[in-house]
Amino acid sequence: MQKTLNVGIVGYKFMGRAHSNAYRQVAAFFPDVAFHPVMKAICGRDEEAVRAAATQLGWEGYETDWRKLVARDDIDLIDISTPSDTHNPVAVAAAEHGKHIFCEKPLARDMSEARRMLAVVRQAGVIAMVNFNYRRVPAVQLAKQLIDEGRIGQIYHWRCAYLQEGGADPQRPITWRQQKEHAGSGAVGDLGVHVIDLARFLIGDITAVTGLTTTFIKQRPIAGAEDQTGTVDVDDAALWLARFANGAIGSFEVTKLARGRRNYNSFEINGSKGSIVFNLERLNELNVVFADDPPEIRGFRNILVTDRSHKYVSAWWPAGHIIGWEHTFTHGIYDLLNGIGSGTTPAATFVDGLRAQAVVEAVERSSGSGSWIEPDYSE
Ligand code: SOE
Repeated sequence: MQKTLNVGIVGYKFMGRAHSNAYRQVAAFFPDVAFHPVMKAICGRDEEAVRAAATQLGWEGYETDWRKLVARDDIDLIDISTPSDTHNPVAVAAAEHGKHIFCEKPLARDMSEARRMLAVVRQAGVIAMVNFNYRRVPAVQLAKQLIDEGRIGQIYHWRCAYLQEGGADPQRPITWRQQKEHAGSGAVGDLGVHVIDLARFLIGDITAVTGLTTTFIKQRPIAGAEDQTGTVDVDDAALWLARFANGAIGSFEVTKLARGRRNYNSFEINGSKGSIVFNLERLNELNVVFADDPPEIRGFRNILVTDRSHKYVSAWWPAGHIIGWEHTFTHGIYDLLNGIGSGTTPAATFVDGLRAQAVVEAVERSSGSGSWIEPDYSE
């Protein structure tokens, strides 16, 4: 008989929907998964809305208080799909109740929360994973494989830009993402933390950064009270340089103000034997050049990363039948459930989440000072 694992999720909006979809898909497409998830309960404060979400997204029931959810004896795994200010209290309470945890990025609003969360999950001995979902794009996995096999040689440069246009309209009402109290940080904490995690995954640890953060749109209308405005007290754009432990150098650009860029999460890696280029808006593709190709045919090749040999791909469709953004969540939950089965926390662990947060804070500290700042990785 297939083993099952009972899941409770906090949050039913954007991330709650993406995670719910993944729990619904995972066992159907990855039948070897260690546990079939049972979607026990979804939690949100608005009873009418959360009841509707339970029906729409496929949960057996609902709760309106996350404290009740994390205390339930029939729940094994707590999924945190809510804004960043709730990650710390929910994760701490969940771990204290012995639940495994799947936490949306960023791990926390700041390092003191991240340290506490790490300490509590360690003490509880539970599996606790951060959902840096872009690690689980098959093309990103292929990039990692090529680097690990030495096919790109010594890495010299990491160059990335995570650009969105979501904040470009100044009349768009303020949300929790533009408020430090709820989000901790702006474009750096929301988008930058993704590319910091990708850089750590592909290149390795960052030893120092220098950069600047800025806020172009400082006031925004308040939804439902359009004659009033709220103050944006986090950045909406940032640039920084980085040094890596392996000697590589890197540049990072993140913004919410890039008209025409919908979800342009892109990187380029240059090594002594080749280069790799990736762009999430073409997530089934990886552009690669190898220096040892004969000169007359040397150039970027565009690999369609849909072969059965590519990581996660054989679970889905025949070669050439592309996958999408939502599949990255299913891949993460597949790895998480297998990690719970084997007792090993899959990356990104809470240590990875803490280290990414340390870089976010180093970027913020360096802003405008012109100084190079070393991330404080202390746990
Ligand atoms: C912001 O617009 C956002 O939704 C991020 O919060 C997500 O982490 C990213 O994957 C897509 O963009």
